Amino acid sequence: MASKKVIKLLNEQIANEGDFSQLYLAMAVWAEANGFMGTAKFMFRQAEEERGHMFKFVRFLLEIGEQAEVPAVKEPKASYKDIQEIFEAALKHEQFITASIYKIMSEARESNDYAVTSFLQWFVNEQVEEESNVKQVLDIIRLAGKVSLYLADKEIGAFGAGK
Ligand code: OFO
Repeated sequence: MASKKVIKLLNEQIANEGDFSQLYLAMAVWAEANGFMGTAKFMFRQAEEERGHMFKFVRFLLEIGEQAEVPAVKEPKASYKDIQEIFEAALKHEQFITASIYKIMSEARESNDYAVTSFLQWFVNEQVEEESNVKQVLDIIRLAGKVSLYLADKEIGAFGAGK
């Protein structure tokens, strides 16, 4: 039987995953409205994934015979400067989720709760993948920024050539 503290943390995680799904959804909406269709596609997919994670926590709590609390929907940040800001915010949130999963994991380990630690292991692996995906996108954005400087520099060279 899971401890009260672990049950509380698992329920908080339902809210964390739900909030994150909403945040990704708002990012998707901003991206599509501003013509960044690739980012919108990425974020719509992530919004669904995080909703799936929230459901996993709900299902798990029910399976172990505990109460799953369905949280209120928080309004997410809806406007961004550019896609770099979006992915930087996404990385921060993924890191927050990783930390919250680790917190539940250590609580569960302390109470020798093998059912919860086994359930959470999937999320530990998933977070490694998700943080890495967002970091890779940030690398793409940074490199793209350099490409436009390179193209601008070429233009500047061509501009001076005819004079
Ligand atoms: Fe990537 O956040 Fe869910 O677990």
